[in-house]
Amino acid sequence: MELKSYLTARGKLIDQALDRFLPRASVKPRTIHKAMRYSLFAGGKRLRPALTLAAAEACDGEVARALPAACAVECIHTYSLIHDDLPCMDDDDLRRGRPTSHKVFGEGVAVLAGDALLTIAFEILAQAKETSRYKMPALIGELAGASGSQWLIGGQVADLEGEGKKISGAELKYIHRCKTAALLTASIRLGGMSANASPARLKNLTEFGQSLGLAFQVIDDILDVTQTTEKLGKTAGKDVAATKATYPAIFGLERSREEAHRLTLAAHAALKPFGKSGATLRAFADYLLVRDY
Ligand code: GRG
Repeated sequence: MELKSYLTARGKLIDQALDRFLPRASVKPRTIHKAMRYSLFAGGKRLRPALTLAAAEACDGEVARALPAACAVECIHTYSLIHDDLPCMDDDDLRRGRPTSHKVFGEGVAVLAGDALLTIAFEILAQAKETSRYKMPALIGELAGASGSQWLIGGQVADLEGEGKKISGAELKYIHRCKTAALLTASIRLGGMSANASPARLKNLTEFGQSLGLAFQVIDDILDVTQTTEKLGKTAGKDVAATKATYPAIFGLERSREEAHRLTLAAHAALKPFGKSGATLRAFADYLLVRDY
């Protein structure tokens, strides 16, 4: 199946499952449920949950068994975006082309909508079926670890502390590994765990996730610069690259593109043991490299 049709088909399943797992907007107190749903159904690409399902399928698992973990990951991702947009963080007015949560519901409710998505993620994950190798504490530990102070939140802290300072390439890679690669890797590993993957396969998935996660962020940084350059003209784009801590700002565009290629190849190499079963995951790596969104 071509990746775009895979994303469309699996995206529908994910949306339906999220809709089932989330309290209706009519449930009291309505504002919080409206706010949770506003951000969760705002047109995200669903890359992380789709990766959970694809990893499960690569390990001969069933999509239905991987759905709670997939939805839990998307709830964590959405919470992190709501909080990242707050005035005390990035102070963004728009997300996914729509006004950010705090612009619509006010700061207090936006903070709480993020909190509620973070907590419901674990309530949803708790509905996953255990396998002979992976019991509930392992699943909960996987998601909590990736979202916690040493990874997702840790990366955000390092990012905040680096604001306005000239940071090194090593520090930027650390931020990317924490903020982006850790949750992507956990999404993929949770898919493997739902399919009772062998320790060897889980190790392959981990290596795949780490390379894919970094490639994703390097490409995101490249697009940030090139798309801004297109929008504002070459000089303005260069200015953005010079002020923002991004891969191209530190390593230059050419080296950033080479790095994205190298990481994509590393992602492919990690999937070798899967043979044909790894085709969809491989397509993810290729798709991210050539995307223009
Ligand atoms: C507030 C705890 C906390 C963490 C925030 C996720 C994050 C950390 C910040 C958002 C800004 C950023 C550049 C994050 C890197 C990951 C990234 C590129 C997220 C966007 O992911 P997509 O493209 O988004 O999958 P959609 O909208 O498609 O879901």
